[in-house]
Amino acid sequence: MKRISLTQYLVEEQRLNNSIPAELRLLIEVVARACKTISHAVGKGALGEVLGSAETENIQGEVQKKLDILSNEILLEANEWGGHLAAMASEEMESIHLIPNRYPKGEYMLLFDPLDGSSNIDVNVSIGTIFSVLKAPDGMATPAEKDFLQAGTKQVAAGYALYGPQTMLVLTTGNGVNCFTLDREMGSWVLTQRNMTIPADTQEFAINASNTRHWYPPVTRYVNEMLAGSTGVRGKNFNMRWIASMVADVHRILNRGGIFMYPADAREPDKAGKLRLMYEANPMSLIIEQAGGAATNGQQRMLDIQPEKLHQRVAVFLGSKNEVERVTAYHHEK
Ligand code: P6P
Repeated sequence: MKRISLTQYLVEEQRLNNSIPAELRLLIEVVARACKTISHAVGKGALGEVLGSAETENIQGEVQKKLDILSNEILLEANEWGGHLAAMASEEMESIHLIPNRYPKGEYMLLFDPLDGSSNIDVNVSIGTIFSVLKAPDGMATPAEKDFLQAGTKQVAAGYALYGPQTMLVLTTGNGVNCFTLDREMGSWVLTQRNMTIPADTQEFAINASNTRHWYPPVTRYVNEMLAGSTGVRGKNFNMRWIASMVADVHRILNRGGIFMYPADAREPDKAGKLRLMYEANPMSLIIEQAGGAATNGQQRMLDIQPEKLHQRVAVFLGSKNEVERVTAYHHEK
């Protein structure tokens, strides 16, 4: 494949599909540049004095790592001056972040989990940044949380950066999914995978099996059938992977199929699940659907869910279409 840069891809995409106006292109390039900066900080590890806990907690009551806070600041500072955003929202901040008055405002709203997989930071396992782009509602004066509460189908772009052996950026603007690899010598994002597609079937599932005794019956049935392998109703053997870093698990599934599950369970009956709808499940679900996969909360299509709270949690089943449909069907059976 001819190697082209992210910039060239975005310009060509605009010419072909008229789906990336200049402001959105600027937004994507600014986020991509911020992810380069985060990758550099993550890559330094202990040498950059950035590992360990920040001795603070985020809105979720989770202890923040120094890199969580640094990554959040990098994304805020990179995006507030460009004039392309009306506001931002982050897993690391309780309320939305308005663009300072000294800067012009734009028509987009950016949501992100600045560094997902924090528990893996200090043990050198892949982590990532997840982002979602919405349009500001027409006639919006001062942005408020309610302006962010749009269903996942309203996203105009979504993507993630994966800080692993390579640093990669996976992006969709509604016309398929493309992957860019960071050329560290040139400091540029290079298109390395076009139109990624997920096989409809798989022999690999991802779930934290330590929660088995807490699962509700549809999940227990679905996983047990896979564990029965060729001797059971599925008639084939399955493999299991759980990196405990959503970006890394989703990237594997995007490349070779699989199903990622973080269900609600009996540990906290009032909690819909662990992962957040607005800046984890929705962007990942758009990417998965754009690659031919499926994503639900066990009951309905993820992207159709009408959000009620900025930081609301949701159960997640996403990946190979036939498997997501099967486990969702089990949830619908009485
Ligand atoms: P558990 C990371 O903390 C995260 O938010 C996702 O990236 C990951 O899939 C999940 O939580 C891991 O959760 O309960 O297995 O540690």
